[in-house]
Amino acid sequence: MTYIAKPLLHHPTLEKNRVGYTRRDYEGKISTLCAGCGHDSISAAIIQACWELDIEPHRVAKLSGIGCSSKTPDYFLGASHGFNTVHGRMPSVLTGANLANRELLYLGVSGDGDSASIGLGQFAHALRRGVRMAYIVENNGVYGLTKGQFSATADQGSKSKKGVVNSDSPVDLVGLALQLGATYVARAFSGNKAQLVPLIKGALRHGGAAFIDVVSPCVAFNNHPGSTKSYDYVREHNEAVSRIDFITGREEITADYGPGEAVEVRQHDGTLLRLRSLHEAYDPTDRHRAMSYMQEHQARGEVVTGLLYVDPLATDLHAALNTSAAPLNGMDAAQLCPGTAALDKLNASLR
Ligand SMILES: Cc1ncc(C[n+]2csc(CCOP(=O)(O)OP(=O)(O)O)c2C)c(N)n1
Ligand code: SF4
Ligand SMILES: [Mg+2]
Repeated sequence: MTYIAKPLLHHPTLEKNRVGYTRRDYEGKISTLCAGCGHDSISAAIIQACWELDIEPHRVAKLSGIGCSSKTPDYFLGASHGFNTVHGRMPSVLTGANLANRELLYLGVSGDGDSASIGLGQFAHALRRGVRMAYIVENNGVYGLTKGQFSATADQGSKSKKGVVNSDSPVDLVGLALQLGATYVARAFSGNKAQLVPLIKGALRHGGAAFIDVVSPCVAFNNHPGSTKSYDYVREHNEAVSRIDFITGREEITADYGPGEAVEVRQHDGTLLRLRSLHEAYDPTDRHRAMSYMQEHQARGEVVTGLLYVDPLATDLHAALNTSAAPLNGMDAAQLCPGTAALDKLNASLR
């Protein structure tokens, strides 16, 4: 992987967060993506979200697959754990890592090719099982890294840079995530940092499987008229369901909305998601309504963004499997391998 290291020195007066880090401490190497690529804006939003959440970088594990999008974890959180896996296989590696150590925060970064084409099965099962993670797809409708072929999320009827019309039906990752049981589902646009940062913060503090589909234009291969993933198209067709504020327990809750104007959702860790509805009666806790709302609006060519669904009391795979709370790397050999008698007892209990 090509990269250029950033100089470590920074200005001594840079603002620090509560755990003593500046924003620079959440950066990675210098990006080698094309200038203007939406993916770089998402990296910047991840840096901002982690800094604002006072996350210690060594508490994060960032995992990705293959693609321009999957290269980006090299460009943020340089002091975190990282694993650039195989094409489409990030979700299963993340699931394994999460089961071995639930004390880290898991951030999965993928592309529309990585998650909707080769990795579709992996995507589906990680969400279905409720793996606790923030899973971000940087969705540009093409395989950017391999020179711009349509991906499975390209809209039917949209045009390639050379004018070829896509005849296939698209895979809608948000619709799938809702149907599969993800407990935090959002769509965002890389060009709207004000919306994206709180959505990432909410996902990182969510208690189950959180998924964010971020439309992220590829300036090299999919930013022309006829594309539905270009900057111009998304700006013109963006329909935000709500404006979101993310509030941690210690922040003062100021009432800047009138009664009935905002829906407040408190997640199980005490953080508060305050959603100011921009569409009448949109209820982000109603999964079925969210699914039909998305379908109705997508049929009109709109790109619906915002927090589409959240189950504030979501639990995760560890709760379902009743696994050990202690990370496996903290156990000694006798705990990890308790011997034949313990195995016989376990086998007997399953007969
Ligand atoms: C098993 C395998 N098949 C195919 C490839 C070739 N390949 C590399 S990246 C990629 C698609 C990437 O598209 P996406 O996930 O949308 O990322 P983007 O570059 O658009 O951000 C493909 C097909 C590969 N690396 N490995
Ligand atoms: S080819 Fe597209 S996706 Fe890849 S870095 Fe360039 S603009 Fe971004
Ligand atoms: Mg792509």
